[in-house]
Amino acid sequence: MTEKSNLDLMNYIDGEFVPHSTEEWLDVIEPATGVRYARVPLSNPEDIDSAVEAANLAKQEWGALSHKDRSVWLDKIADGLETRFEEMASLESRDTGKPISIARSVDAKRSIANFRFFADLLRGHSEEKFEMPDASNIVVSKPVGVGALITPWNLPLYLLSWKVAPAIGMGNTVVCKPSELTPMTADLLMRVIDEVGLPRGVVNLVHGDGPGAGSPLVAHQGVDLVSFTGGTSTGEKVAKSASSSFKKLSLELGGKNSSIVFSDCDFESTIAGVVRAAFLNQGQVCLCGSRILVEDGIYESFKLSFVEAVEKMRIGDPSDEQTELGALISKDHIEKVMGYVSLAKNEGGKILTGGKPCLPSEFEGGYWMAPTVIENVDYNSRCSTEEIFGPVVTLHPFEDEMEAIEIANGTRYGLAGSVWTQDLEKGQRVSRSMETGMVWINTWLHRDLRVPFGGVKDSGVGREGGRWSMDFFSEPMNICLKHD
Ligand code: TXE
Repeated sequence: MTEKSNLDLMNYIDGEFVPHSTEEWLDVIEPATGVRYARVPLSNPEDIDSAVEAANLAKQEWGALSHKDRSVWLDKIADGLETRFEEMASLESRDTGKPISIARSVDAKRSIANFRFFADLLRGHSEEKFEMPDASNIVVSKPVGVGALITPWNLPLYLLSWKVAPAIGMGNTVVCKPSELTPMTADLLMRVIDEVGLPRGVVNLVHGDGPGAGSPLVAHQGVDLVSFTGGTSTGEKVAKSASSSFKKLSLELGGKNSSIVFSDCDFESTIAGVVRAAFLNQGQVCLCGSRILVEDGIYESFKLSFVEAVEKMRIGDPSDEQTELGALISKDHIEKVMGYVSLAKNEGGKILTGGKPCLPSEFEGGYWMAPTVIENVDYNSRCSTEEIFGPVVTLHPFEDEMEAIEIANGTRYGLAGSVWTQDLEKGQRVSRSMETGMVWINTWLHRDLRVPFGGVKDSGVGREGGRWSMDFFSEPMNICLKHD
């Protein structure tokens, strides 16, 4: 039992911040130092019941509003987040260990954009019509009901806002369950929602871990829809639990993505692009390019330049504007990631760079790992086919296009990838042969919010983004009107 900390979060249910029903808490640890700086409720099924009940009570009135009326609320939330931009970024940086520059340019910016984007999409929404000679068909988008939104620790508010905005925009009410490792910006979102006066019960939030809160939420009879982002193994549990009552389900899971580098690439920009794809957010993004496939002809020169660029990356204090690499999320996670580096050695791998960075003493308790590059492991080895989700990449030479595609498709995942070549015909041809949901050519993580996001195989089920989110968070109803 830890003593009361100066920052004890609360659940947000039915328009109020309320204590959870147990005396149990989880420590919130600052990854850069390993020091506890807050506490988060370890909620239980009773808290989930209250939140689902509040969402159910609110869904009738909220669902009856027009898309346009609801878009006004999304803009109000975006305005509220905008006024708290710096607080949002510094909280996210402290909570996740990521550099403040990334917390601003990726997490905070995109969290606001998510609400703005869906507000616009809602305003542009019109009912589809299909005319027959003697009848008119009108397709009405109706809310699904109560949604469970479960999110991970790598991009906490970026991913939570990406679910909340379309979910409530399409008329649903929601219960959010953020990761217990990174609850701070979810709490900030509730403070903004409270301040703008969103009708009570539309958005609820219950803090806690999987067994105590996530699992009861997915299984709850009062929940009609589940949108989950997280690990593949947890996604499997969620799918099993949600299937018993035919809940609508979206799963955005793990990835093991290839960056395919051809000899005819623009060498300098490819080095920079593949380094960013490999190590953004310390490699803790499901889209990261952790398998780097390089055409034989430039393998050696690419390897040297790549390692040189990696070793120049600035790792250290997340609050320093110049920092490019921060800490990993937790002790457990860094041990898992370091375990893969040991495994790589056992699989014949050669560590070209990486290991324990030397940092100022105030960070000695943190979860720090230098970006690590490994070669000489087979492209079928465990460390080059399993999701490591840290600053660890493997290099693999390939002979030709066919072999590159075979290697890239040789994992249980199918989320994303990138292709680097100045022959754009070849770039498209290779992309179309990849078993993923997304491919970037000569870039990475270049995002248009209108496009579909998601993967195949063990990377998940369904798509998020743009109209794919609008469709997921609604039930189409067709009304056929016979005219005389
Ligand atoms: O995800 P989890 P974590 C991968 C990455 C990482 C692994 C685990 O490999 O190492 O997933 O990360 C809640 N029913 N990705 O621990 O465990 C949990 O409380 C319902 C890829 O973050 O999947 C948290 O809120 N909910 C991923 C959320 O699920 C449950 C990003 C995610 O937790 C639950 C992050 C249960 N039984 C990790 N158990 C991506 N695709 O971006 C846990 N939760």
